[in-house]
Amino acid sequence: MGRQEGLIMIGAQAAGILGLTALLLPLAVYAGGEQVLSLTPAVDCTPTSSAGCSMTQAGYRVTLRFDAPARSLSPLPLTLVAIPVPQKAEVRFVMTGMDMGMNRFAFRRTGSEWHARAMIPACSSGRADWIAVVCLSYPQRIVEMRVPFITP
Ligand SMILES: [Cu+2]
Repeated sequence: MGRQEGLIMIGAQAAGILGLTALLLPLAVYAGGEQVLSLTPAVDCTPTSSAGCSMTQAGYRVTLRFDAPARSLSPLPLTLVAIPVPQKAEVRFVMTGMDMGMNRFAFRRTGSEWHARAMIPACSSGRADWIAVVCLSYPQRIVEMRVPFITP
């Protein structure tokens, strides 16, 4: 094998290993001892109300509030309060039984509140039944809160 051929082979192997790592990574994170705890809000929980949607469960108290009408493809400012304080907070918008694509918005902490400027994707089927999935990162634990809402 010539020198150049050898280098190409090493390159291909490296690419293979990187590809495999990328595939295994989400599993590795969950296998690495991180638990996912799902909080379920009350049926009448309304993130569009002035108080937002609050829930207290398993020692966590989380409030999510929409600070503007929830319309697809419009900027949507969000306020989050989470106790205990997470290391990181994100939100994404999903639908049951339909892949709504990759969308994820990070919250930034300002004192006791967290703020994000999100955007609800457009639904190609014209459905309006969304779920805001708030993801809070704690050491060794991910806390997820799924908040259903309807776009007008
Ligand atoms: Cu949809």
